[in-house]
Amino acid sequence: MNSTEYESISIARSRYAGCCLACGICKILCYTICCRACRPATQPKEELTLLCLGLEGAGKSTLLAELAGETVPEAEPTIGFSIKAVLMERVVLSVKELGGGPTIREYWERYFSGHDAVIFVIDSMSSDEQLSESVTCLSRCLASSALRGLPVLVVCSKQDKTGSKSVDHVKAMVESVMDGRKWSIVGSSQRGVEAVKKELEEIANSIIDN
Ligand SMILES: Nc1nc2c(ncn2[C@@H]2O[C@H](COP(=O)(O)OP(=O)(O)OP(=O)(O)O)[C@@H](O)[C@H]2O)c(=O)[nH]1
Ligand SMILES: [Mg+2]
Repeated sequence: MNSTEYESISIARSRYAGCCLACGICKILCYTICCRACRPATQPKEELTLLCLGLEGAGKSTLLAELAGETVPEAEPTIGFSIKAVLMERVVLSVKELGGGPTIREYWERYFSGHDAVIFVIDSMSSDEQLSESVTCLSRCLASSALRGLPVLVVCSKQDKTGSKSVDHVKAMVESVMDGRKWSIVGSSQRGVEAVKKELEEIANSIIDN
């Protein structure tokens, strides 16, 4: 082998080594980019637990199904309790509905502890007598030490129905039982739960930020 041949083999070898190095760097880059792309973009959401109360037929299951983006269930009373996950921007709400029948209500208090906020649903189609029963029920619940100081969202359901009581009418009846806690009231209707969702978002954010 003469010196010219030896020189050209050396050049070819160093070019080959350079190519291998570039390939290696490319592979590492591709791997890093793929790993980053496959990793979840956000951290797992925080979870808050809420209690959903209200007399039988008030509209709790319907509201929670709408909030959870599920098909609204056939009208069936909730036996015992049911739990729904509602996805918010920063948090997942795990909402426990307690069936509102008079027999189940006697046992409600056993399930009160360990919650961050309360949703109380009132049927806006209630007569004045039924409305008073709802307010008495709400007042008893709020007197429980397990719910002391928790924020309350009152939802006036069935606002889509003709003859429903206005949110202001219900508000005038419930404000006296709120004992200085943070509370708010909104209306809802079948396929119209945006105001409830917005209010829940605010409640959740204030719990997380404090
Ligand atoms: N038009 C209308 N009907 C509603 C609304 N919310 C609930 N309903 C109806 O009211 C009835 C009772 O609703 P539910 O959601 O089962 O009531 P609930 O509070 O879960 O009742 P319990 O589980 O027995 O305590 C059902 O026939 C629903 O379709 C609403 O906003 N608008
Ligand atoms: Mg129900």
